[in-house]
Amino acid sequence: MAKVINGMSIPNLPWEDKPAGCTDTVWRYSKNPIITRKDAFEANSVFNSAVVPFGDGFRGVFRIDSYDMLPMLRTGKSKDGIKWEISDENLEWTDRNPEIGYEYGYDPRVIKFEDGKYYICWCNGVPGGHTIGLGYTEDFETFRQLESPFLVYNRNGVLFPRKINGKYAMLSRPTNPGGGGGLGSIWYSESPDLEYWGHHRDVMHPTSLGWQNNKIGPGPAPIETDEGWLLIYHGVMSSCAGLVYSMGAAILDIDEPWKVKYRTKKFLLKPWEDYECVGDVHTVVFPCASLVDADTGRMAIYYGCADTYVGLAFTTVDDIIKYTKENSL
Ligand code: BMA
Repeated sequence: MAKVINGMSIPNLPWEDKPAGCTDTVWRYSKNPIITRKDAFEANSVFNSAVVPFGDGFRGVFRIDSYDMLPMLRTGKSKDGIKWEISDENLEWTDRNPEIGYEYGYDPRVIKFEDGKYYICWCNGVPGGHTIGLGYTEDFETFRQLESPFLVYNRNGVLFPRKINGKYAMLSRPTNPGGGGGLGSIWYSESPDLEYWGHHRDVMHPTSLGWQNNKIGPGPAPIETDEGWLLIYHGVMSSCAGLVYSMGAAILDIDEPWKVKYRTKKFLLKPWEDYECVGDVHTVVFPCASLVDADTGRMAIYYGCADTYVGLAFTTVDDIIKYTKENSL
């Protein structure tokens, strides 16, 4: 059985057994979507959001598109990881340096780092474009923004949960102004101090055919296992009806994570349900967070649905690794 390394026990992990007769590796929560616009003040939509265990419950950073349709970040808390209390106010960075920029923010990832801090990576609206924003909190009360790791244009940044070869390490997806196809590959970068980033390596590219033929982007914080870093990612396909966002997985080398050991040839989750197919943007499943109970290997994946809702899906680390190895490109 694949083992989670440096993981934590989450006895209250949200969980539902695989439905009888289901042969898929990842299955949806029967009460999806777990968060809708009714769960947040003046929200047009709540989606692409990130959660972590905190104290005896969970905390999260949510993407809310409010009535002005500017994407913003808000925090939230939950006892069970399913029912969330989302702040009415947008997240503010204490003593923020205005030169760094923070005009809007979306698609957060939250990473519980080995130093005990919770780092937040998001797509940050800065004058002239968008790039990866980086900040941290220790208590989910005070949030500090750090320097942007990269120049415009970049999206889908996610920090590894520990230093690799003595350096902070991040995956991201450099992109172009419109964000459409063209620049659609996942890159690896490292930093000695979270300020200066370099040693950029390309990790993986869209495929020429199939569900990930247009662009790909890293999802939740990579999970350390004895098989390598387990990375959940999204893959985008161009179809006659527009773009279709699905979910896949890869296993990256533990010491040289820019080297891909395995990568799913088949998707793990594709928009099928009404709440994934109909919304502000049709046909989108967009994973941004996962919770893993190191004792059982059970995994709860939080994903945005049709740019409108948050959904929850389940699997186990062992099953997802097995599937990725057996169905690798
Ligand atoms: C991407 C991002 C995501 C969004 C997706 C589908 O480029 O903007 O926030 O979920 O498109 O619209």
